[in-house]
Amino acid sequence: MSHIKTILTRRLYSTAQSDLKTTLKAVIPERLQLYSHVKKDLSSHQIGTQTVGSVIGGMRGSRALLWESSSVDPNKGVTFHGLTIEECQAALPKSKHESTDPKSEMLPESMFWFLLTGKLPTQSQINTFSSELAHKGDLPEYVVKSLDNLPKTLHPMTQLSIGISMMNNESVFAKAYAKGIPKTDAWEYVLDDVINLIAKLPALVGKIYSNTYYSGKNLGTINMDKDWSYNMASSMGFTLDDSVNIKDLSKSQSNDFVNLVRLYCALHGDHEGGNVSAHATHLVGSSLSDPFLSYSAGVQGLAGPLHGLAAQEVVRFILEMKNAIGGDINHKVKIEEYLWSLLNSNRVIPGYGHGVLRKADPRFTAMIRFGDNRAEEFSKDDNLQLVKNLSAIAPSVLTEHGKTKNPYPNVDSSSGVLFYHYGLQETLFLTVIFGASRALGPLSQLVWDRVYGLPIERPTSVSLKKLAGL
Ligand code: CMX
Repeated sequence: MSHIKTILTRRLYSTAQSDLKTTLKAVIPERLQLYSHVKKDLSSHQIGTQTVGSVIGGMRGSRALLWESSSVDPNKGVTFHGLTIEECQAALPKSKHESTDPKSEMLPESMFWFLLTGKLPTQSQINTFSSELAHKGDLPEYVVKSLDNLPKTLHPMTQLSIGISMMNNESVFAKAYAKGIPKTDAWEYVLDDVINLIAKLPALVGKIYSNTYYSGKNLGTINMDKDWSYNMASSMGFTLDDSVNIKDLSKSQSNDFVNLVRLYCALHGDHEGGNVSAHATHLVGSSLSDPFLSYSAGVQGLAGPLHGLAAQEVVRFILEMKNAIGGDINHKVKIEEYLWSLLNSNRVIPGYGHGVLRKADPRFTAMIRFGDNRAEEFSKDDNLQLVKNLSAIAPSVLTEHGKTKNPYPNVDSSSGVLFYHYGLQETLFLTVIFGASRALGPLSQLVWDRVYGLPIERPTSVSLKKLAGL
């Protein structure tokens, strides 16, 4: 007993006079030293089935999740049930109104169907499914009222996450679970919730856009005869038929915008399971939280600047750089100098690098192709041109800098300037479109998690001292 008392007095008690922050500050250097030693000298050591490097390195390289809808090859990028982006573009149904138009893009609901079932839907199946989503697209009144009461300064991603999590009030899974259901039936209730959640995203996105930037004005409606992306564009005021057309777009620009939403959302829907938004959804869902709560956690992960928030950062960065280089978008040396000024002040180049990919992201290439297919429309768009020039210059700068494992453009590098071109210039909002899109993959996997009856996720943690063998 007296021995324990001595240890506590000597090693565990804080200095009597110091406050919390000072006490913490005092112990950080010693702990950092230990951390550096473990990272530098012990990374390859095995601990259980992992290496120490994987435990302290964000679980890089550790295969620890079941995910079937898509996979990511470091050099080839994403495939969806084995199909490349181009193959999906060729095979997945488009809007019934534009099914033979070569410039019309695959629908995100077609992608969702494919991700969920592994089967390509027919045009008629998708016509019916688009209509089901539109018919279920209304927001509950209490969600509208609550969103109306949020401060207009609240980041749109926070509003999205609040809106989604509130709708757990609608969850048929949560209600059925409370009454008691056999585990084998859970997936059907989860699927009902997932469809309802996805259906309500266009109206939710539109409501947040309007509340944040247009004083809550009703910008557009959900049209029962139109697809999910059209309705998202419509509820944000970007279409001509059913909305206020706040951006004064021509008919072809409005069609382009709808197709941009379709392509963007289909492509960004899934990127295997280890990214933060997908993993967070899966993790929270593993405790049998309903799909609304699970996906709101995914949205909160997406809101981080190293993940989805990079979409907003890239547009700001492109605009700032254009300004800083005096509009000389083709001046290689000025661009290089600007990049070095960022790197030398310890900032990242937004839109470059990736946790898994080691080549340019094919989703980046697909978005650039979207612009190239509309060459006349984009002929005077300096921002897109600067993004393209940057993709030829930044990789060599980042390689010379020598830190990032992937010096090539990632998914967020090109999409923002395309939206910006059509008038979606509220950069904070770009990640909300990403948030609507990312629902497709993680929520389809959540249904399968319940089909398999996967258990609650519960890895074990370990202290730095233990890793160091102390
Ligand atoms: N600019 C400057 N430095 C970069 C960099 C970039 N674009 N990308 C990576 N690095 C640095 C890292 O900060 C890290 O430095 P430290 O060793 O000092 O910590 C080093 O290079 C090694 O990082 P990495 O292993 O190559 O990359 P990570 O897997 O750790 O991180 C990512 C990946 C995306 C977070 C990182 O590349 C990054 O911060 N990029 C810029 C932000 C961005 O574009 N995010 C969007 C990602 C796509 C998405 O998920 O939505």
